[in-house]
Amino acid sequence: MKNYYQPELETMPLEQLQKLQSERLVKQVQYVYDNVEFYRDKMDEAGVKPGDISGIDDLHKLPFITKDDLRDQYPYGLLAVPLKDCVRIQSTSGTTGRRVVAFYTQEDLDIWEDCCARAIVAAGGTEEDVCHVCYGYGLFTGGPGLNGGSHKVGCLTLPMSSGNTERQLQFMTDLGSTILCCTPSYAANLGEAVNERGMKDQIKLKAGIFGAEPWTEEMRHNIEESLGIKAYDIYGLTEISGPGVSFECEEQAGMHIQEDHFIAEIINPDTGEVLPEGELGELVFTCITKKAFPLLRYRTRDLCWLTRKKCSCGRTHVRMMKPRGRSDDMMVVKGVNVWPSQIETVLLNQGYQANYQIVVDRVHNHDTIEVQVELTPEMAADSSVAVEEREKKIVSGLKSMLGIKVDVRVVEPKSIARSEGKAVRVIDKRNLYQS
Ligand code: DLL
Repeated sequence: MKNYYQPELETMPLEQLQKLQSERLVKQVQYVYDNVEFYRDKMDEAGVKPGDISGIDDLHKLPFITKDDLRDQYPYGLLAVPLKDCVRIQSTSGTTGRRVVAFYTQEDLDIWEDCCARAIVAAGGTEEDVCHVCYGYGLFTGGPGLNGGSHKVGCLTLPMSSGNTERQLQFMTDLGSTILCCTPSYAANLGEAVNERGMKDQIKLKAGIFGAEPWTEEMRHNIEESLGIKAYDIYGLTEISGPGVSFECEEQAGMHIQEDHFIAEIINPDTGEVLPEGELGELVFTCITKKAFPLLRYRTRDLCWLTRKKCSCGRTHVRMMKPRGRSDDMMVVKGVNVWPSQIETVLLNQGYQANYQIVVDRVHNHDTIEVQVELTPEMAADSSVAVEEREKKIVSGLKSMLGIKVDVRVVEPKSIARSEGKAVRVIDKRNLYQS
């Protein structure tokens, strides 16, 4: 039997699931305390002993761990096994300061790939499928994670990596790719390219597994239309393993968190208080099966909410809603909280594609915010609507969404640089976070 194929773990009644989590947590806390000096010191400082944790109800007693802790402990400070037992590292794409490096034993890799395999199965994947992986390979977890999951499911795996759209399209048509795995922004680019070339009837894609960056329902709709597929969201982060920490099922209504491996909490990002189900707050994860790099109560900075409402797919694992943003990437512009996803919603609702850029600046102590958005080729060809009129309409949509005046510049199709990985949506020239 394949490892990942454990429907009894994905559909377990809640009481049984929580019992399993409690057993795993108790063992894990002792394991981490015994093997990682950093945790031992941190727990001692907080006055918590492993014996104080007798189940998931005691989780809140443990101290949080943050990205700063990870950076401070770089590279080996959080390792819980001898280096000789590790077989892989992956790393975040952090552009400043020290990177975060995550370590994996062979067992950790197996579990991570199982999680990705579950995501592929939830998107309808079987050994009959051709799985086209154009997440980046290398230190980034996207390519290796989905690649491993695809092997486990038994799909024919195309390890394309990102970029080179012509080659992607050629393999996609020649080999009959049926499942596409990449960032949603690259999926949108591919959709655009397919339609420009009039190739839609030559592709056999049926599903896409898109994540690694925030994307809206409007963007999902556009991708589904342009590629003729069902688009599934997948979430994860390097620190916790990579993609597959949670993923959507056919309901496309929130991502099931793999609760036999990860315990999720939502906290108030300012006070650290644990919030009840349904409230928006910061997502925190505790790994209960990882061996090499086992994080307890790791603060993700992602803002979302959870629901245990019954899902028609039969999975009982809690669902997280699409992240609303990050507690650290929310922008305060003219004193107002602005999430890039709100701006995207307005643009896509008005028929634009997700080809836009937000430029924030501060001039004479006043914030300025400008949204540059590309016309679609159809809009560019339609001379009946003046550009000024289009800009006015977006300004008004943004005003009612955000409550502030945003400058808008509509630009020619293809004039904003395309991304092959995560899109750079925001250019904040204010450098508010520089120390
Ligand atoms: O992006 C892992 C991944 C690869 C997930 C491929 C899904 C698919 P990192 O580079 O460490 O890992 O970035 C993690 O990206 O904390 C979120 O802020 C964001 N993120 C990841 N998936 C989603 C998603 C990978 N589906 C950070 N929706 C996370 C919104 C996401 N944001």
